[in-house]
Amino acid sequence: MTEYRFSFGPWNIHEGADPFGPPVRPTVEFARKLGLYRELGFEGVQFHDDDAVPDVEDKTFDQLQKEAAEMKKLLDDQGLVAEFVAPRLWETPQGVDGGYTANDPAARQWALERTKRAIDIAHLLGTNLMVLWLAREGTYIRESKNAIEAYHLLRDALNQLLEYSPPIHFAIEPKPNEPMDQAYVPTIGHAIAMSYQTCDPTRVGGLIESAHALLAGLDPADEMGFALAHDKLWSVHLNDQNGLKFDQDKSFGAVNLRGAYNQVRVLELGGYSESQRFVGLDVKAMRTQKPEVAHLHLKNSRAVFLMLVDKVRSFPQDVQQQCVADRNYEALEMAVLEHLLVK
Ligand code: 3MF
Ligand code: MG
Repeated sequence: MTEYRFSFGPWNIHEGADPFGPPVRPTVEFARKLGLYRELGFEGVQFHDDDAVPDVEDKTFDQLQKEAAEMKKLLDDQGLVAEFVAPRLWETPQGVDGGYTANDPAARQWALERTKRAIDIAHLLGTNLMVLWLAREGTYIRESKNAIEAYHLLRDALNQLLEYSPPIHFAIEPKPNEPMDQAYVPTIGHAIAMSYQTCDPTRVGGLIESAHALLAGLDPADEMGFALAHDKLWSVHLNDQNGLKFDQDKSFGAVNLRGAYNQVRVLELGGYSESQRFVGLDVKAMRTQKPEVAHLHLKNSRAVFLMLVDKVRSFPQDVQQQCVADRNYEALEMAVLEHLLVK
């Protein structure tokens, strides 16, 4: 039986600041975070470009190479691998109005150059996967941009980046809103449609985050099913979300256990573990959590995932088939609930 591989990003161990209050926990050094991965059962590290090379835009190419090589060595020493690199385009003043879809051509150029640097870092860290969370590619007011042009600009940017690096693969992480009022690629359907418009659709796929799908009013498991049907589910950010509010990044299964079960079920049906792609957990510790236990949300999310793998695998197939044959979905529903509730 193939094992799942788990990953998270350094931002998933954080200081607890929210828009209404400052940090409540001390910063954990990056090296200390790396030390926690194996202990918690994780082997994949998700990077933003500047997690790997701080102040990435101020560095010469030689410095970038040197620092990325040092980071690669840190990973090797801990038996870890880089899952992906993501360009952090949303924190720099040039990206205030978006990157690839900014109205200012200079900002668009900046976004492309920064992404190329992030691609260089990905290669130096030993991964061909780049995640594009299109944070500010959208609008606060519809009248500020032309949506048709914006989608063409996105396609053109992807094409230039695909040409820049023949091995790189892009996984677009859709999110419908936050920080923008409306984002241009709100669902995996949009991401995959974008993929087919590029010069190399085989190198553009998706990453699905449970909370982002829920914020779009969609079912994360079916979003994953859509991507799997297109062979384009290249990573996941599992977590949970209590209704349509800010992106909460709650521990996996913490709100809707059955929804979590169905996400695991579709990954099992799609043979995700055999693909050796990572199960990423994009979860946040509660602000109330004391520093010494501010990593439990990661451990717990992984444990819930594995418990749900057992639940999926032990669900009686004959019952499922009989209920479907009889079109007795009430019986099927009860069988699922009993299976989830009974130890
Ligand atoms: C935003 C996110 C981000 C992305 C990450 C990788 C902080 O809602 O989910 O996590 O996943 O930046 O691109
Ligand atoms: Mg995410």
